[in-house]
Order: sequence, then structure tokens, then C-alpha cells
Amino acid sequence: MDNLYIEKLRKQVKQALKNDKMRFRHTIGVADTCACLAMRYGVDMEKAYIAGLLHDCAKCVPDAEKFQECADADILLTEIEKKNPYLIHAKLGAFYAKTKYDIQDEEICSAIQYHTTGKKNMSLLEEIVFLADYMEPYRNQADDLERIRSLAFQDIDVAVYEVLRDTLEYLKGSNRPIDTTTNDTYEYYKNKVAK
Ligand code: DGI
Ligand code: FE
Ligand code: FE
Repeated sequence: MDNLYIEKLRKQVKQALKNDKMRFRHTIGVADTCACLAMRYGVDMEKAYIAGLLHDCAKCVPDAEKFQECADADILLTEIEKKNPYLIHAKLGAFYAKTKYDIQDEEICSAIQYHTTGKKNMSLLEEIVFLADYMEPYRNQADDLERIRSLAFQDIDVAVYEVLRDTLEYLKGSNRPIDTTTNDTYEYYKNKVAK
């Protein structure tokens, strides 16, 4: 990897996360896990690491600012995103990757954009960021993490499916509205792994 460049990005992201120690620790955990999964699946490790570093770069932006920036940049929001502004950090993060971090690689930007909801037929890089966000070493809330972590290195599609299934169950259990993209992703991977 281009260590100087990575170090520069790391510092920029730390600032963007307003020195929120936990969020930064999570970010590094995601980047490291992305690198491991990239090694396993023969994906460009530096791209995976960069996507991991940047995936939550818009997380600490105040909600009012999120709405303003999306309006200014013509980023369309779903009704669910409008009602649950925490979801917006994924789309806005992809926009920041392009505009503030000068990432020209569309696949990296897309992996950032879909890291929360996933999407149908993700690329390996997108799947890696989606999974790494859920299973990085500092995560400890979800049940069954040990099994998911092991599964991710065995069958990535099944791991993606199980994460979606568990996430939807958790969202339904806590009465949170579900974005159509999350549902579509779930249906797609359910079908895919049933074959
Ligand atoms: O940003 P992080 O906290 O690292 O993680 P994340 O970007 O995956 O977002 C966290 C939450 O987003 C997680 O608890 C699951 C939730 N989420 C995913 N899809 C949907 C959703 N929440 C709602 N309300 N609707 C969704 O469709
Ligand atoms: Fe996130
Ligand atoms: Fe995250």
C-alpha cells in the first residue's frame, strides 16, 4: 500500500470524526477487517482498506448539515432516510469520498454508499465493506458475531445473507422503519444462497 497516502487519509478521517475515539477505533477496525477479507477473496487490498477508512466519514456531521449538503449536491433522499437521518451518512460519505478525499474510484465510492443497506448483486469489494462494518473486532452488540466472523471467510454470500437477516430482525424488533434498499438486498441474497 502507499503508506504515506494511507497515513494522510487516516489523519483526515480522524479529524472528520471529530476525534470521537470510539468511532475512530471502529473505523480502523473496519479498514483492517476489509484488508483481511480482501486477502481472502483476492480483492485489491488497498482499495478495500481505503473504503473501510472512509465508510463512516460523514457519520459525525450534524443532521441539519446533512440535509443541507444533500440538498446542495442534489442527493436524493428516501422517505426512510428523511425520517432516520442517521442513514444519510452512507450516501453523504460516498459524496465526501469524491469531493473531499478525491477518490475517483467508483467502486470504492459505491462500497461506501451501500455499506449500511447493502444492495442487490454487490461486488466483492462492496460485500467486504458491508461485512467488515458488522464484524470488525471492536463490535460486540450483535448476537452470533463469532459465527458470522468465521462464516465471512468461508462463504461471503451466506455471511451477507445472515447479516441482513439478523439486521432486519433487529430493526423489526425495535420498530424501526426499513428502507426498501435493505429489504431488496435481503431478498436478493436470500434467493442467491438458496440456489
Ligand atoms: O455507521 P455504523 O454505526 O458503523 O453502522 P451502519 O452504517 O451499518 O448503520 C447502523 C444501523 O443502520 C444498524 O443498526 C442497522 C441500521 N439500518 C440498516 N438498514 C436500515 C437500518 N435502519 C433503518 N431504520 N432502516 C434500514 O433499512
Ligand atoms: Fe456506517
Ligand atoms: Fe461503520
